[in-house]
Amino acid sequence: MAQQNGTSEQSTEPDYFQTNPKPPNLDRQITSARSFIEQHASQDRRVALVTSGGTTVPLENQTVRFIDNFSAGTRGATSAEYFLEAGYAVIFLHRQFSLLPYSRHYSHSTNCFLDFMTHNDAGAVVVESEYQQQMAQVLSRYRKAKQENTLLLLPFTTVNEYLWLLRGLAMQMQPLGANGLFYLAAAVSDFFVPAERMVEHKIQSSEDFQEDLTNGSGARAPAAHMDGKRLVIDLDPVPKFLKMLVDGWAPRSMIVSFKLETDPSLLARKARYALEKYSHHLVIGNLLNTRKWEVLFVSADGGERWIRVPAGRRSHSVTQWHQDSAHLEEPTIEIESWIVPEVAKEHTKMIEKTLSK
Ligand code: 9Z3
Repeated sequence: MAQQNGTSEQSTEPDYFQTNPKPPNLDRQITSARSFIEQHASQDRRVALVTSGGTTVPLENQTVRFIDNFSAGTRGATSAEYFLEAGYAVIFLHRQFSLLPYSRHYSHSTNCFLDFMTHNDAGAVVVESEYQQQMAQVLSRYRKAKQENTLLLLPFTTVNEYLWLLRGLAMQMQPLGANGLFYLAAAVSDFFVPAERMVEHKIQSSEDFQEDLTNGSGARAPAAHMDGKRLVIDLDPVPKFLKMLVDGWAPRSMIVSFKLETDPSLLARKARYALEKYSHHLVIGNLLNTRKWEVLFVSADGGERWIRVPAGRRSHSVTQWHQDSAHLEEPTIEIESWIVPEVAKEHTKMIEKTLSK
């Protein structure tokens, strides 16, 4: 991505949080997280911060247009349920309106909750008999999480909200020490529009309404502008938040990040590169097309291994289908039910190591 004026404009942490505005509801969200964390710290319960869904990059302050990162929130919402099963308390930092733990079974177009309902003979609305058993299980897990206050839902939309929240939550989680776990499944934009380069109003596509946005004052040019009929967007790199998390905000917690790629030949290399660059504990690599069937664990001890779940009725190995996930049957097992216990096992090892020091 071209750098403004040819200079290296990579924001560092102090710059970023001084020059990009604090979201108006941040304090309220952090206060609710603080009491949640205190409750679970006092019970010596592990707390997982699970991030989920994609971040947006608004092009205008009064936002009409924005750039988005792909993620339905399936990985995060499903993993959160398995962390709760494993005895963790979960802070679910998610893109607003993406999938949520428990309700994910009955939301969005493929699983509309109305398709699970019917009228009984007395005319009352009830759950169809064939779904009763499955729904009863989901309901009791959902109720348990509510009763024990083990699930805190915190929404974000923009990458700026995400970064402020991640930093604020990490600070609150510091007293948990090794009992804290970061499971970073959200798809976070690598590029953004810094506040100082954001225009206030909707960018006008009609040449008859375009303003002259060039400013001679030395301030940086807006990141998005019209050039005749063309919209030109020039984004800054997002600061390396994983580095800040590992080195500064959460130095004693276990940190697991996800690496998303589309080219199978790059995945292992990119996952290993991320692990070596940030020196955290585990990178879980996945490919866009096969993410529900297979993931690659790359860990700090040098180990690399695939976790694969069976692909429906077909007997082909998943890797044969890399280029064409339309051929894959839905997996018979949720891969997160295998990922999360593996992560929890690694977390136990890390806690034991910390205790024996
Ligand atoms: C992932 O790789 C997630 O597994 C998916 C889940 C986004 C693929 P869905 O929500 O998809 O189930 O539809 N998340 C991490 C994506 C990401 O942005 N990673 C950064 C990178 O690849 C590092 S934090 O550079």
